[in-house]
Amino acid sequence: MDVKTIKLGTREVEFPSDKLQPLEACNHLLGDRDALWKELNEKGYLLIRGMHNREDVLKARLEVLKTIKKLGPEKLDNSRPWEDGVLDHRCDHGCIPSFQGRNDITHSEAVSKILEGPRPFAFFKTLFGETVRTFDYKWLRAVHRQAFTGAHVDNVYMSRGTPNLLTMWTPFGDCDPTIGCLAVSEGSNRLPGFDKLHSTYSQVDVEDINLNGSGWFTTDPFDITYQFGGQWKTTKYEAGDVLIFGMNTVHMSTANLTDLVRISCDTRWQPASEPADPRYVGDFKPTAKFGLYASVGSKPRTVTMEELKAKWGFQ
Ligand SMILES: O=C(O)CCC(=O)C(=O)O
Repeated sequence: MDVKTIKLGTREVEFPSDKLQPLEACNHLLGDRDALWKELNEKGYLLIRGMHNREDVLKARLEVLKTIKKLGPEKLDNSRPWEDGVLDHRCDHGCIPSFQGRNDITHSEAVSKILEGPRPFAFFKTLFGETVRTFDYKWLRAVHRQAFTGAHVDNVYMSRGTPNLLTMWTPFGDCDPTIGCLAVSEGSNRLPGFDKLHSTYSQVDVEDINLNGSGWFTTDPFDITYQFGGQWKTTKYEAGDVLIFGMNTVHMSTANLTDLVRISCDTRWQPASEPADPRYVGDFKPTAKFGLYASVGSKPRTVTMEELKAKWGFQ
């Protein structure tokens, strides 16, 4: 494998290297429920190649690109075929509005064919051993140049239902770490070094405490490694591949160093018989400012992550 210099959050890092190693797929375990849970509990993630039909993912990608094109000029580069998803040089931060919770796009035929298709339903039914449901709210992202997601756990955003909740991250197209891929800190869900993080930060409900900020613990992956341990891992994903992980696995993304828009979506899965976080069930209106939270109101945002970290005794 060629070694490339990429960016994980704010850090330049070589991939693959000891700082950022390749994720390991678990396709050989498919159908073996106990083995899948063992893998998920040990590593904190399941990488499944070809979960979705590749052609269906590429069609969903085109649907999202069509939506971006319809937003008007200065989004996609007019001199290039819109199907390639090349960003206009003027399209910077905020140029493409958030698609999170936009059911009109995420529940369109082409997109829901993969996000709510028979394959993930069958997979999660086997995994949970019962009928499953997925949140109506989908975290669909169109990520511009240089942008990335900082290190966090999902529990801080969606802890008001069952803890038996899993995230499935689906890139809409082939996804090289240079365009922005999900990375996990392997073992962060269970290693003793993360105990203090999980008894403080991971217990927070960012909306409840009126957090002023994104809910990310840090934008620097080595803040995690040096303070708590774990091993950062990512991979080159192909259309159809997915990454699944639980609410306490620390994850982030590599930065988009290309001129292409990175399109991906995180969906959430749980046993149908258990309570779902009510904020993510139903239909949603686009929330221009706080796209992340389905139900956020206009409450003032008072506490910052820096203040919380100081209180907990973290750097
Ligand atoms: O796609 C991203 O940049 C972040 C995704 C994420 O944080 C998640 O799937 O929970």
